[in-house]
Amino acid sequence: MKNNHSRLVKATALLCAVSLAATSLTACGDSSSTTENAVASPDFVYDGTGPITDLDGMTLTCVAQASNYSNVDMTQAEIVKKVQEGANVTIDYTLVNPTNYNDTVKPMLAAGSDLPDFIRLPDDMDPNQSYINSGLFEPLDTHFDEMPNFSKWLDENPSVKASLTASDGHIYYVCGTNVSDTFQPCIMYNMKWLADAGFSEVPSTTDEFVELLRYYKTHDMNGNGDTNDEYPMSVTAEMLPYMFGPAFGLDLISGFYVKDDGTVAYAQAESEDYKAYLTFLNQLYTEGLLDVDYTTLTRDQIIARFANDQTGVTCDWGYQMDMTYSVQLPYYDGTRATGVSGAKPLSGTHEGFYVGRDPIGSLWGVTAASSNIDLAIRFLDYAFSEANQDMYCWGIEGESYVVDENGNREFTEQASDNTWLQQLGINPAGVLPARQSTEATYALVSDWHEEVDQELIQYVRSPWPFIFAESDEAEVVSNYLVDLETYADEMEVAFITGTASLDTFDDYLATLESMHLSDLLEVRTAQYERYQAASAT
Ligand SMILES: [Ca+2]
Repeated sequence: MKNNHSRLVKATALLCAVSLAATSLTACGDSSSTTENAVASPDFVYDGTGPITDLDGMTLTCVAQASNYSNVDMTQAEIVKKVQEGANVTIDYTLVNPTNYNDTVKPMLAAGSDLPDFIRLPDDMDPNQSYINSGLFEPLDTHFDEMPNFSKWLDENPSVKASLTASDGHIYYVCGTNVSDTFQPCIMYNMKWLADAGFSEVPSTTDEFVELLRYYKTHDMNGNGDTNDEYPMSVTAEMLPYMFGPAFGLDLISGFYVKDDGTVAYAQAESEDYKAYLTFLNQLYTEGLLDVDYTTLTRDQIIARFANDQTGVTCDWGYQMDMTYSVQLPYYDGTRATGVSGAKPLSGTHEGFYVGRDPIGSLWGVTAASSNIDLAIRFLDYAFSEANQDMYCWGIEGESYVVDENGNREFTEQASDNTWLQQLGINPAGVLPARQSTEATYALVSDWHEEVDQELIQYVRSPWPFIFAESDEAEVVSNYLVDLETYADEMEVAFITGTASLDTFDDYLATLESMHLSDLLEVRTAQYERYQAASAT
């Protein structure tokens, strides 16, 4: 109770600070009226490039997220300033630290008064349309003639457009995005061990994979004379479902997922496929091929094992293969053959795949009570433009990157100073609707890493999409989902480690049913049908 109280006081104090700032910024306007200020001269046309207005001295207020780096002030970052110069508008930012963001912004939106002209939503992104239903945000699609960049991009990305479509058919938010098919989680092999074990290629099937692990377990792979200090496989509990779920046809990451036959299912309730998955992992556990304490194994421990040349396989986000793991190996010489390389997924009872990430990373809304709706809409659109996205990824020519005679770009020596690069405002996803770029990230990793990453794209499947919930759907989810998932996760560990026998699997399925699995499936199915209908328009 004491903790809850002090957290509440802290959040309230922050909220007051933010509200005061927002109030003082709008004090020159009449806060009780929603009269729209002139956005530009009558004959001025915004065409998607800057400026967005020919009137000088225009200002917008915005609540957004501060940098994760405490020594970076995004309001002073050159990239962020350049967007405002290009737009001919000044943004008065009120920035909130990432760790406090939800606790500060949610009460502000719940109060619904003294809001800025535009705002970065809390990280859970209005899943139940509460803010939309409260009328807090302007429907942007009614202004798409003023949003040439964003509306064109949505047309080119129909799945994101379907996700952003509210159940009333309107689109209320601009999004920032994450990469969704590159640098995704994949199986990674110690390539020297693989060759030393006599494998000319990576395993294709779960059977070949187990054969490899058994070899590692019984051989002195690191040549120190001890055949017992090798960990055949080192993988965190979080990554296990990425690694083995698809071999059994399961997307355990999404939980609720779309099966090959087009029906919506809950992966941990699949009577045959999930039982086969558990049986497989129980076998690995029993043979000592999966860590006894796999539920608590950390990435740092896995890094240490590679540094000591003690492990042969892991699974992690794709960008870790080169920078995090390969450089640990004592014999890594910059080549794939001596590194820790990602590889194709394993097939088992089903053909393998990898589960990608949903592209939507952040949402931005224009408040309906703003007296600068049109200007805020244009600014978000301009901030979303390709030219600005390019600057978010690469920074500024001659400072953070150079272009060679063939037109290829590379980061400068100075850009390798991460503090400097962050202070320049690279990837300003907290303060602007930025889209992550694969191209700029490839400039940071080795050539073999880029080649492997490109090769893996073909295996990546989209996860369960972001879909807004209607209020009755939200109620069912809020009543039952957490308990169901908690029980399923507890039982998963019990089945894998053998504390629960797989002979009781049918009892487990019956318990899930008693915990309202059918009601949840009904909600998820309705949501998916809505998403598909929005995709088709
Ligand atoms: Ca050894």
